[in-house]
Amino acid sequence: MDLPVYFISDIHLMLKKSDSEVRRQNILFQFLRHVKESGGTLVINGDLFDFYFEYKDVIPKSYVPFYHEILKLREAGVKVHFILGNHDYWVRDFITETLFDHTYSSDISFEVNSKKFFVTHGDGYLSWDTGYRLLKGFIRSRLFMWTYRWLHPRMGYVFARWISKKGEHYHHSDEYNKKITDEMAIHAQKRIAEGFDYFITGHYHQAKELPLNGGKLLILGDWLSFFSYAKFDGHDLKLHFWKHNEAP
Ligand SMILES: [Mn+2]
Repeated sequence: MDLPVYFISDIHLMLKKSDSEVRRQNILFQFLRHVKESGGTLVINGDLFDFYFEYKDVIPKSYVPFYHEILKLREAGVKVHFILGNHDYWVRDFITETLFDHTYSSDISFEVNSKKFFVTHGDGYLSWDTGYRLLKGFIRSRLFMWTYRWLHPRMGYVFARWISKKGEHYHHSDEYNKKITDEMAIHAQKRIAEGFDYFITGHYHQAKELPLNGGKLLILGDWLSFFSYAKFDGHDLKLHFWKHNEAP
C-alpha cells in the first residue's frame, strides 16, 4: 500500500438529499480531494452508505456525486479499499469491480512499512450483542439476499429506512462509550499479543486512540459529528479531525 494510508468510517451517506446532507457530503468531498492531492491509499472501514443494496442491473442513484469523487481519486492513482459494514453489506460488481480497488466482506490484516494492521468494521464484537450477531447472520445469508433481491426496490427500500432508523441513536452516554472501549481493548490486546501494531475499528461512533502494550487501539469516529480520520505516515498512526470550517 502506498503511503500515507488514510482510514475513515461511518460516513452514512444518506439516500435522502436534504440541504444539510449536501453540505455534509461536500465536506467529505473536500477531504477526498485532499487525499487526491497527497496521494497514497484510502481505506473506508464500513458504513460508508447509510443503506446500499445493489441489484444485478441497478444501483442506488442518490450516491452518484460520491461515485464520481471516488473515480476521480482513483484516476489520480490513489487506491481505495472498502470493508463492508452492517449498513452497506449488500453489494455486487458495481462496488467490487467498478468503484473500488478492493472490497472485503470481513476483517482484514496487512503490513505497511513493517507495521502490522488489523482492521475491522467492528460490529458483532461486543460480548452482550448476541441478538445482533443472530440478526447479522440472517441478513447476510444467501436466503435473505436472494429473497430481498426479488422484491421490488420500492418495497426493498422500506426495509432500508428500517435499517437506517435502527442506527439513529449514535450518541451514547460516556459510561456506555467507556464500556465499549474497554471491550474493544480486550480484542485489540489479543491481536497486539499476536504481533499486530494497530487494531482499527469503526462502527461505534466515537473517536479514540488508546496505546496498548506497545500497540494501539484506534476507534475511527464518524463523519456525522466528528469528521475524523486516521493517517499512517509510515511511522505512526494518528487520529485527526478534518477542519472543514477552515477549508475553502
Ligand atoms: Mn456499523
